[in-house]
Amino acid sequence: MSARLLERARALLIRTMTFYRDDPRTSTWLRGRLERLDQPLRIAVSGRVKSGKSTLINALVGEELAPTDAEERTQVNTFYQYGPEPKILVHTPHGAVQNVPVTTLDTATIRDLQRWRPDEVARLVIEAPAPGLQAITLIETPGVASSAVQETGRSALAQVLSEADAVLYLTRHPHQTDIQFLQSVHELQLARAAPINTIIAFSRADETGSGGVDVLDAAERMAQRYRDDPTVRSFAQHVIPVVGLLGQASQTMTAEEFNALAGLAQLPQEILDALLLSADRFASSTAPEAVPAQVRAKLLERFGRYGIARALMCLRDGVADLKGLRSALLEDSRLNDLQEAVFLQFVERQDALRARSILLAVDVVLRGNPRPGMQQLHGEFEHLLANAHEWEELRLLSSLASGQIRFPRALQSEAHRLLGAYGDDVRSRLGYDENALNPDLADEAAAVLARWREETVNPLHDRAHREAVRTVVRSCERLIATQLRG
Ligand SMILES: Nc1nc2c(ncn2[C@@H]2O[C@H](COP(=O)(O)OP(=O)(O)O)[C@@H](O)[C@H]2O)c(=O)[nH]1
Ligand SMILES: [Mg+2]
Repeated sequence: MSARLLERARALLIRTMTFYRDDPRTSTWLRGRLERLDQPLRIAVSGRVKSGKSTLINALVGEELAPTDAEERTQVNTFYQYGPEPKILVHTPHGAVQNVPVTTLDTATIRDLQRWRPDEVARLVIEAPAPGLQAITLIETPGVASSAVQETGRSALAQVLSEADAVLYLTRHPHQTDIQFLQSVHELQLARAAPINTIIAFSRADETGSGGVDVLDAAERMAQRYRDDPTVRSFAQHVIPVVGLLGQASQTMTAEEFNALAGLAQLPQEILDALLLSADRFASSTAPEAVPAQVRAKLLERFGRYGIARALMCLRDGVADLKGLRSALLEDSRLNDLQEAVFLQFVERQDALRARSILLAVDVVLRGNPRPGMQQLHGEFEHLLANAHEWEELRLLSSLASGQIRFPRALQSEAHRLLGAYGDDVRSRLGYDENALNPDLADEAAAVLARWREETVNPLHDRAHREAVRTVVRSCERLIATQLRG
């Protein structure tokens, strides 16, 4: 389904390129878009300053590449992408590319380069031989400013949209600014037709409320409230709490850090409890001398209070080595959940996301350089967009996956299947495997359609669920239409 969508989008892109072949700037730009189809999917990591973007990027990559705690005025988009050797490329606004000679990637060098103004440096590209970057390229966008949401928001937004196939948006609290930003992304016609590319990460979730060992439960409840909000639901497919700091620390934990934590875990419970009462006490109290204050302060910076509390709990519960502690803390950071969502939502659906990006690019060109004779291209663009049922199916599948839409169990799994989750062809959608002998597909499709039509008037469904039912009904109608044609 989405493969066909991608082929059609690609064909439209090539026709548009041919149509503008006498305009080198436009056709070169479009060619770049075509070449991107052979490169990893691009995911923008966006959100306000200090929402934890750099930390989360490091957690996702599994290495410390991105400088954390950057200054507010950082305006440079930074690309983290796969390369066989460490490499830093500086792109100027005029299209020149400079290679900064490096043998290793250190965050201080990258931080210095990020201090340049956007009229001096348009983009930084950091290439690293990190396995985590083989399927995706991560783009850290400048922080969406709270005060200047109109302008900064808009220019950051323009960047995000032109550079990325999908967006991972970080927010510490469901804030008005964030909603405004996400809504303005959503205002574009295409974004509305295909709202399939946004995941919201509830970042720094360990700082929710009082910050005890169970703080993630509170964060999860908050995320659920956010998921239930119809405005949020209209543009984001997932809302996931995550502790980027702990994700980063668990993956880069050293043997010394492990030993220091293990040393602390051996202290009597009452001393530990007193130590963990506040961050301040933990980092500066003179006792215990076995683990000196400066070591504790460093641990606190790296793991956060939640991370330390969880680590000590694991160690006291019998986790005995570095590897075991790593995986327990990774679990506690919820990075795995986020990674899974990124995989299911973005990597697995990359054909649809890439098709969407191509349509955006064609739209930009047709709008920006109108010329006689382009009606046909425009017609094809509109046609691809209006065939939005494919987008709708993807969107509903995400809502089913994230729990935003929940049917009774039997309907739920049938909806999945009919929407193409287990295979796009008619047989898979109707639930016949290849061993089924001549099933009467037309009959079965008609029966399923009749059942789902009944659901459209089920008074137990709220509006969102009725809409979802209508999408499944349309999928059934299409199955029947395919049978008639076949
Ligand atoms: N407690 C806690 N602190 C975090 C977390 N993620 C980031 N931070 C801290 O927040 C500050 C800003 O993080 P950074 O990743 O640079 O944010 P950015 O400006 O969005 O790139 C740094 O001091 C991080 O250590 C987290 O999950 N938990
Ligand atoms: Mg940053």
